[in-house]
Amino acid sequence: MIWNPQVECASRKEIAALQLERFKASMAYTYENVPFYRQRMDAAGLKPEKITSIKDLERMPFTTKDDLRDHYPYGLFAVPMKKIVRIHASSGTTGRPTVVGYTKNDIKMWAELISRIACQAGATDEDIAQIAFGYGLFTGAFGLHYGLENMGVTVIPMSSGNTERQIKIMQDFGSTMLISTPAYALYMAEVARQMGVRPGIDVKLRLGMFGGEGSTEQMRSEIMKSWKIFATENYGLSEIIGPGVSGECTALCGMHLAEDHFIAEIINPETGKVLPLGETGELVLTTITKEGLPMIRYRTKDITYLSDEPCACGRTSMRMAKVQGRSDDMLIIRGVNVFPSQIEEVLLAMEEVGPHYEIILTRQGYMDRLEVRVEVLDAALLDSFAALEKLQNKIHTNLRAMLSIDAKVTLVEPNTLRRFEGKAKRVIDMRDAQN
Ligand code: DLL
Repeated sequence: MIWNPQVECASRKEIAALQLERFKASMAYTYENVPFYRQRMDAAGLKPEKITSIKDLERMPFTTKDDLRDHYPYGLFAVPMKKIVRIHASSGTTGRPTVVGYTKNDIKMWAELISRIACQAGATDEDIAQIAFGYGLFTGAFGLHYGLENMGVTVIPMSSGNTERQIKIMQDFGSTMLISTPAYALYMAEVARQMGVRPGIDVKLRLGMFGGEGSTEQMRSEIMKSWKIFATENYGLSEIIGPGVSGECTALCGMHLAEDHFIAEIINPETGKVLPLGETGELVLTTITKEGLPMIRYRTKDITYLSDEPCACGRTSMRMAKVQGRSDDMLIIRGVNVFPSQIEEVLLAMEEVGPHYEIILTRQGYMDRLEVRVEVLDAALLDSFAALEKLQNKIHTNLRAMLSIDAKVTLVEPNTLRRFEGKAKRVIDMRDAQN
């Protein structure tokens, strides 16, 4: 089923016309309501009433995570707080998260976009969806929740973690859909196996919608095989809306972009130059219907390419290829965005450890593991097991408070970690090598 055929199957010409109309209105709205963008439009000599083409967008500078951080928490909102009905947040490059706000209309629009990607995946109102994304500031769980309800799916708001219980609930409640990060879906399959639960016999799962982090085709086929389900990949980011920006249909040939709400550009991440359709570069997104937090040319840092080739499903929107990586140093660990600078901030704030550390990422089974190795300043500390354990726990707690994930903390003697003459390479990511 196609959720909104009028829009999803519109001709490319109709899509372009709709985008231009909404782009003009959104630029005028943003000029009026966000001083930061008004200044930028004035500096670019771009008067909203003079906009005649989507190409005019290229006259605007990019918006980055830093801009959001500099206006923390609500400085880029376009409406007074009484109009904001929901707040979410994701990691920023330092301790400050990126805060996003939604009006009632934004929440409605978001739910519509999720209904769209759920239909694309093959969901129907007969489905029972187990949401195993973490409920909280992360946009994954609440985003999917409202959109699935919107189309009549029964939602089980499980949240993430507590894996054996997830599997028990899946059996008892007859879940037919699983919503999680791809890595968690694989981990759950492992636990199910250990519990002696037989997919296809003891559980009724038939469909999975995954996202929030990248996954390989190999991971997808492993998920499909181990759970005996069909699986789609879905993409999004909080700054733009959350999940719902794009998602695969059953043809599994790229993620359909919601072009009636977002304008996508691909740029060369080094020069900022816009690249022709089909070339690989960084995805830049502009919202054209958002009320709470409109974004103009937001640099996602995600590397991908776009295609407007017709799709077998009949939808006409541009499709986005799997994200190939990021143009910054953000790590995605078990679906959580982590900047190395956040880890550094925690370590530098502690007087017992020095500035030399390493971040090691591995994958055990399908679960990402984060280890932080750091040199203590005083080697004598390592002689006392009690003192060592106390410090390890303290660092673990502080990292957890900053990142919301658990890290293994290893304390090492002074002068034992690698030193660098050029750029420090503190992140050792062995996850892909282990796949
Ligand atoms: O991860 C939104 C989301 C939730 C999308 C659930 C899909 C499903 P943030 O926490 O703001 O939002 O993180 C956004 O995650 O810029 C990408 O780097 C990465 N990301 C999200 N989905 C994918 C994906 C949500 N399918 C950041 N493939 C983005 C690769 C992804 N990376």
